[in-house]
Amino acid sequence: MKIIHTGDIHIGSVLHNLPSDKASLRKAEILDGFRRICAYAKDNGVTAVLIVGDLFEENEIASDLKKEVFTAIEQAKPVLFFYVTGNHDIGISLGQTPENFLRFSQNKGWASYALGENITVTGLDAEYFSAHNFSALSLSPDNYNIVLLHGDIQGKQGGKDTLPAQYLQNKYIDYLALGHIHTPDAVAKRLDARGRYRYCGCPEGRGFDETGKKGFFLLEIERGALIDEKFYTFARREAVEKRVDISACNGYADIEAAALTALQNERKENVIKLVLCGTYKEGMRKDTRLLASRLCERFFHVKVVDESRLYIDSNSYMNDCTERGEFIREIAKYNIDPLLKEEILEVGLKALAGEEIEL
Ligand SMILES: [Mn+2]
Repeated sequence: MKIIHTGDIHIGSVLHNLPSDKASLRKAEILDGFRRICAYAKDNGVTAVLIVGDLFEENEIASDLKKEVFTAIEQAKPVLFFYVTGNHDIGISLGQTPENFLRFSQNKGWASYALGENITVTGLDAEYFSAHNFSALSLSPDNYNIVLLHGDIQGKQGGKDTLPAQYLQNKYIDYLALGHIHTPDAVAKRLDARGRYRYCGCPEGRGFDETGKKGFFLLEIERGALIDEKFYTFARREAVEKRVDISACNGYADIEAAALTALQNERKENVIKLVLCGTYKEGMRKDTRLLASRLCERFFHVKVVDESRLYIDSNSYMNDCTERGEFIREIAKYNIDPLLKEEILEVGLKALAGEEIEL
């Protein structure tokens, strides 16, 4: 039996790191990513799709988005969709939903469904997390037990998103399908002697805090055992962060060339944060806006962040009688962290030149 583990889709989220036209396209692409998962499930004989919370960005969501989601689910019949809420869509009211969309906590606690072949799917919505409910989990050792939850299993005890592992261990869980952490676990981790747990990550990286490969997991369970598990990189675009050392550059053309070399293997669809680092020589133009604009012609979106520091050779100012020379000689006397020294020199020289200072 084939089962998809996905979650943290965050349909409806606004992408603040992009200009508004690209942000609204990404919003539609995130919804479309879910639609593509539904179609994939139907076309590939998947029995069930597990949605482990944060299907929606908020618990109040526009009705047009909900309608698109439930149309996609309905059209994927006979695939069954199992959904627990997460911290974002906690307490969501969904109105009428298709009959192949199944929920768990109508009775404010756990519920289980039998999928056939002795496979069960059990879940608890985030709004009903309590020591009482966690300790009430009861599963049969004779089944292959899948449990859906949304929270942080390694978090400090007591936080509202915390899943207390001790309540979940030795309960005959075989596969604990988790949501909340947006980085996928390539290899599922051990829960106890019998079971394993895994975060599926989000299917599309939305910001630069969600870099790396994104997608969903396809599990294959036969005769009570997980015989195959694959990660499908399904994301339309990947959020990527690249650092470029510009220390050897002598001007803008060199910086652009270095940036292009660093990005030569990047997909043009990606959303890229390019960080300029290293040092730059006095009087060298970096023109980061021009660089971002040029790179945006080649990639979906590129944000340039300049972390490079001004390089000053204090020795060449030994005999300089200007205010500038005096300042550099004065700072050179201090025995402080070289990075801090560079920062002081950069700010001070800008101040002396009457330039704008960003602190
Ligand atoms: Mn989430």
